[in-house]
Amino acid sequence: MRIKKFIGSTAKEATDKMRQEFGDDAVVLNTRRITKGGLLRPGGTEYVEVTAAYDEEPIKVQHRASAPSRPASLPDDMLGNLRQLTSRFEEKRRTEVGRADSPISIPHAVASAENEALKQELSEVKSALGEIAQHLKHSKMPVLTEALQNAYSALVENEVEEEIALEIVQACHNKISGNQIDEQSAVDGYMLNSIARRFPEAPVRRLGRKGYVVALVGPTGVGKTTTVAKLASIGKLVRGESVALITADTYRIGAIDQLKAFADIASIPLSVVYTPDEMIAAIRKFSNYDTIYIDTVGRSQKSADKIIELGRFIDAADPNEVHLVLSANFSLSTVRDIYKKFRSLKPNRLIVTKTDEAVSLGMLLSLAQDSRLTFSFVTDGQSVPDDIEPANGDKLARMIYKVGAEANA
Ligand SMILES: Nc1nc2c(ncn2[C@@H]2O[C@H](COP(=O)(O)OP(=O)(O)OP(=O)(O)O)[C@@H](O)[C@H]2O)c(=O)[nH]1
Ligand SMILES: [Mg+2]
Repeated sequence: MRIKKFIGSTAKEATDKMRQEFGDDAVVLNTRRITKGGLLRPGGTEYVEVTAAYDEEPIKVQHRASAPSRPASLPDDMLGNLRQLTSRFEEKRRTEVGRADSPISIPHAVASAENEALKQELSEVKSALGEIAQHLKHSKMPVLTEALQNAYSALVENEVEEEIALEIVQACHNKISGNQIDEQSAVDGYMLNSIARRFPEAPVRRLGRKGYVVALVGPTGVGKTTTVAKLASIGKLVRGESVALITADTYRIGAIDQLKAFADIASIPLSVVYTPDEMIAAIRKFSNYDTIYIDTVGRSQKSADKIIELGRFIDAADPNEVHLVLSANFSLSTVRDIYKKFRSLKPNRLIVTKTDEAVSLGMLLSLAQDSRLTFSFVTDGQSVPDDIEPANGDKLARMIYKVGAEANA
């Protein structure tokens, strides 16, 4: 029995290496993403590490009677495999080195070299067991077929958190039937479905009511003003609504001019408000318009008092929808921090901007899980009003789980 880790820049590369050395009977115990740093690579480089076991006598995986081609599920079957591995290890130790209390003498140098080799093997077994224990903690991870392993790697490569990636693969494994589990395209279809269902659906807006108020809030520079302009143009030009604009961003130099220039071109009325009372008055003034869009000042999530001050404007506007605007370029930890700090403004929608610039969008799944909020729009460029689309689970799933040609684009 041998246990070894194979590292590759993709899961495929690592499993190819595994097959080259261990052949087709190898059992994958664990797949995970790792970062290796270095003096010249302070950020580190991402690799995929596959831990595999191999024995001359193939390890028997228990198949379910109802689905013979389906791989067995952890923990029972995987634990069974592990027990086999451990007992073979013990056997080998006994036959090769002799019992510790054996009176038969083995030349000292040979014995210690063999001991060293065994120690090394034991530590590899221990580390593999540790990793598997980690997996078991998170989920009843199935022994993955290649198609499911590829699916898992595609998620992790797109920076989906490992725990969430495992849940999605497990959900896919549970739903998929018979031989489909070996077909990449079938697995991909189920994966997209499982991902899409993790995004809460949008509540339906009641039509025909005047004075519907939509406010955008968020950190500095994420694209709030640009997105307000896109939404207002689409409301007016595409849906034929009457639309009005309010800006509460009187802080940044040029902010008013930015929205005023747009409002003039699009012939949309704009009110600039300096106080919460002026906000109340502006909302009243526009109460006969179908939709009133409010642009607000960008606030760093680090300045709590400024967010409280912004909250007074939002309270005065009493909006139907508060969209928290986040850039797809933010890391998961930044997004979590922003969400925590802007929660006081009671956002009930999320907008993701700059998806055209983002490398990966896996963090959106974590954000959906943490906030339970609906994603309303995604924006993918600077053009008003073209570069915006309504968000929904299917669209977000396709952005996160890129398969086939898309993945290599
Ligand atoms: N690539 C890309 N750029 C965008 C997108 N949305 C907005 N931008 C650009 O991002 C920059 C900032 O946009 P703004 O709309 O001014 O951002 P803001 O959130 O209003 O900024 P503050 O009011 O300063 O907080 C501008 O250069 C926009 O053109 C997008 O979807 N993709
Ligand atoms: Mg702005």
